[in-house]
Amino acid sequence: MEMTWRWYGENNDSITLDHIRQIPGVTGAVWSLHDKVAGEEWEMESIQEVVDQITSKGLSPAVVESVNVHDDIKLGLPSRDKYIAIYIDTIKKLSQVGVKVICYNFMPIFDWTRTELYKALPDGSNALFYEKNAIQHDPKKMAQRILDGAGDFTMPGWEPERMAKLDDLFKAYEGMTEDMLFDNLQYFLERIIPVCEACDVKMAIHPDDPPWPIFGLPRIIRNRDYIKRFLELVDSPYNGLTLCTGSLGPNLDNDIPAIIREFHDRIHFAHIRNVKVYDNGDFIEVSHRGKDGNVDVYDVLKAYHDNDFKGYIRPDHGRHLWGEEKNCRPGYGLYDRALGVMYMLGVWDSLDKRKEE
Ligand SMILES: [Mn+2]
Repeated sequence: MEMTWRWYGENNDSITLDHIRQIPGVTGAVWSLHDKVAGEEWEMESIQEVVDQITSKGLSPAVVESVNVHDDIKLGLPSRDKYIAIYIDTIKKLSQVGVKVICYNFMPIFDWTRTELYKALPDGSNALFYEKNAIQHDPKKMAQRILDGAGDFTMPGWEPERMAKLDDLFKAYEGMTEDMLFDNLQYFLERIIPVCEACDVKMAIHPDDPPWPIFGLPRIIRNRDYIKRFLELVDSPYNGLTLCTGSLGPNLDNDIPAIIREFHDRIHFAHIRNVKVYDNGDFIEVSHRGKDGNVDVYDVLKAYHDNDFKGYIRPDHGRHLWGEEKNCRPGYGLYDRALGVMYMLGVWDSLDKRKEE
């Protein structure tokens, strides 16, 4: 396993590479070109610049999160071929600078969705929160809440220019079914995976967050059966998963350790975070410690360890601690994620020791 850390880039993250390299056990910075919208070309010069920044600090640039997929591909429009060609071009360029895994998602219109970015927890920290009843009818209101809460930071998947076109996007997705979305995903995968095989870059789809349909939009990467169907669309190790415990976790029917044990050879990137799910279906992000929420992080790590997991792991969202919400990206503060790294490495090291005994 390789422990990594998501980094939003210079002047785009309150956390620097110098911070990251001091967190014990972290060997890689998970990066992206965050000024690129879906469907835009990635120039080699811009790629190289970020890779050089990361490698100059002794960190690995092997994981990119994300290269976003244009809505025309998800919608299956004739223009998708143009955007797939651009996507392929990006895969090839990334392979030339040592990238091994590309994280992406196939969620229509909205990326991860929350109703509050700084919900107070009893201990005085705060975290991303999802109120189930608030996500019913008014996507614009929700989008505005996210944009307001993010302050000066851009939010991947929530770019203001995309959100300004919400009416058009909803119209375009009208009548879209799960089967149609699967078909469009298959069309995309059948064209990119042979390229990935040729240049040794593994694709790793991120589950839908939360793992259920919202605003009448289908969401298809959300439980064991849908993951199985996804993996069979193109049965290649290069067609794989970013297994995110925080995305699958809000549905308590998802047995995440069992999913890891079944599909571990197709998991290339593990996002680990804990969520506390309330009786009414609301949920909030909590510390990585298993006892603090509904994701048993020990069992998750044991499932990876038992299967000799060689992929990349990163702590996913954390709480905002000690006042850091004033200047960090929502969910991406320094302290709780660093504590999460240490918890996970503590578990991992003890599993290593027990194996030796
Ligand atoms: Mn995640």
